[in-house]
Amino acid sequence: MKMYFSRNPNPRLAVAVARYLNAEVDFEFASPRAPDQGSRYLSLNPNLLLPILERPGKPLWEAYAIACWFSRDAGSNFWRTDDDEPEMIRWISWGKENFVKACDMVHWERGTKQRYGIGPCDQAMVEEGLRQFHVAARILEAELSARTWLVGNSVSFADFRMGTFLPFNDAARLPIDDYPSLRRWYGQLEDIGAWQNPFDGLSAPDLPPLPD
Ligand SMILES: N[C@@H](CCC(=O)N[C@@H](CS)C(=O)NCC(=O)O)C(=O)O
Repeated sequence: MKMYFSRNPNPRLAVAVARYLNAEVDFEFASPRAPDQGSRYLSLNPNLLLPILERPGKPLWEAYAIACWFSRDAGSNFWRTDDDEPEMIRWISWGKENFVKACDMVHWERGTKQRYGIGPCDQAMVEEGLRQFHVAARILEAELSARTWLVGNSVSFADFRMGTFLPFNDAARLPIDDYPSLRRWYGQLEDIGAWQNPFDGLSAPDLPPLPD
């Protein structure tokens, strides 16, 4: 089995899940949208995006699906399959439309666009992203002030997913320190080796640097 990845947020998430669960998988850096690479990856993922898991049968794409697969394969409850499953689904669904989306908006302008020379930072989009970030962060802050992790008493895919863009906060500069419980929760994620250093020992070029 092989997972194609890059150091960008969604593949980073999938690599972190695989390593957290000690999945038996090889990792290969890929760049499916690079000129002349498309034909190699089109049959693996018609979106030409990462992560992609090449496995017996059909390849799997989308970070959620890959995380679910690794968790099932490991016989783990990291992807909840017990009575907490609805709560986990609630957080990943809400996160995609709210907290993660807001982080993504700001990171896209301040991070990805700048690294890859896609265009100038759109300040109106940053402001809208920050507005949405504060709305969502207030909801998470209230939740996390009363609990250690988002679901039950241990880390789950909901926590990894909610944190997808926070390792890139050197670029996005989201004000997570304004929210003490959110900051404490993210510190717990940072204490997990697979989360903090998912690419340890893997061969992959660094992301292009942010311009000064
Ligand atoms: N919904 C997809 C999004 C995948 C995605 O947007 N991947 C981006 C990185 S965040 C990508 O492949 N970019 C090209 C690259 O990293 O080479 C998922 O969750 O897997």
